[in-house]
Amino acid sequence: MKKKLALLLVTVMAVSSLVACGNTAADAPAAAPAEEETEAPAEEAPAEEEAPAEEVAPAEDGALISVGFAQVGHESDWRAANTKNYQDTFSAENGYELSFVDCDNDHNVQIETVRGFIQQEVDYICLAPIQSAGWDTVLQEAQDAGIPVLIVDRAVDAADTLYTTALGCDMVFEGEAAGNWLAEYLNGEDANILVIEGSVGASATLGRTEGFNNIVEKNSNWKVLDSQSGDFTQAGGQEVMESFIKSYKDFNVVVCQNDNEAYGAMDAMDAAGITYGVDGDVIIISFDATHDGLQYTLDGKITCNVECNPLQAGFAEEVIKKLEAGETVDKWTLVEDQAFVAPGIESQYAVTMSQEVLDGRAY
Ligand code: GZL
Ligand code: ZN
Repeated sequence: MKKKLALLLVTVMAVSSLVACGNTAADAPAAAPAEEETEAPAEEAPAEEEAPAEEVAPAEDGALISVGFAQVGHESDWRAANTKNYQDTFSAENGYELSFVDCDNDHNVQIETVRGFIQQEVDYICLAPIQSAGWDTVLQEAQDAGIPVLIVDRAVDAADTLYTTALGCDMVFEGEAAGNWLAEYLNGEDANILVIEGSVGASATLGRTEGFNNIVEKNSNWKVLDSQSGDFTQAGGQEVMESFIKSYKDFNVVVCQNDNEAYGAMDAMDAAGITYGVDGDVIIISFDATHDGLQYTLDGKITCNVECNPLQAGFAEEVIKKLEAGETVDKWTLVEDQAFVAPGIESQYAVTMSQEVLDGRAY
């Protein structure tokens, strides 16, 4: 904010005879926390002539670099690990002033949160988009305000000229990894598959669904019986699984697009007396490979778990450090991931779980 303010005031003072001056950070509304009603910031009334500001030191000189982070929400264990990683990385002792907003899975709140960061004149915006669509306008506003935007975790359906860089996992790869492992594991057996999808319109949902279906198409004796959104939550997973159990009797595979949905699905199957896992009737495939998800995989309850590493803040910080140094940055940074399978299963597509593997995990 300091660096941006210096630039803005110098510019404004240069032309202040022509136009009313812009905001100073002091009177820009801070981004409201997600739980409060977020009003679109009122158009700033043209201010009087700004008094010359005191000299503002550049960021290099120890001033904090301000980062606005519009986070998806708090829907899953993965999200909690991702949030903690950003808060630990963009700390004051590391030289940052982090404005963190939990957008509670609400796209409109997230749009207004980004607008709030623009008003606040942060130095950088990190955006983990709840949904891929609907970002062009506000990304253009950020660009017009000269604020670099990093698209993190999930993707936006917008021209890449509208943001500085994007980073995250390859969700299509993750879906294909799950499908390739299933084909290897079934070894020609039929599959009647139920899918509990993630949040509607999220790139994680779209990518995993596309990737898995790429493999379904190659297996003529596989059938996806149904596919419903569990919104990446445990409650959602349980609710969808309960409705599936009412409608379908002959399924032998349940694909949950994150661990929390898998926990809900297991609760529903337990209640219905349906067995799952390496010794059960139903194969559960999950995504995220969080600690608890891998514990269930180690226990043989989840048969395959495809990782999507939530510890991504370091990649975002690397980009910001390069931008601060005036260097160019790549348009895309891939966060690598891998698949894990229950003990006793050997696979060319996945690591076999053991206590040692679980103990070696960072989240
Ligand atoms: C994946 C991330 C997804 C996780 C879910 O990168 O966007 O969102 O898979 C989380 O757990 O809700
Ligand atoms: Zn909430």
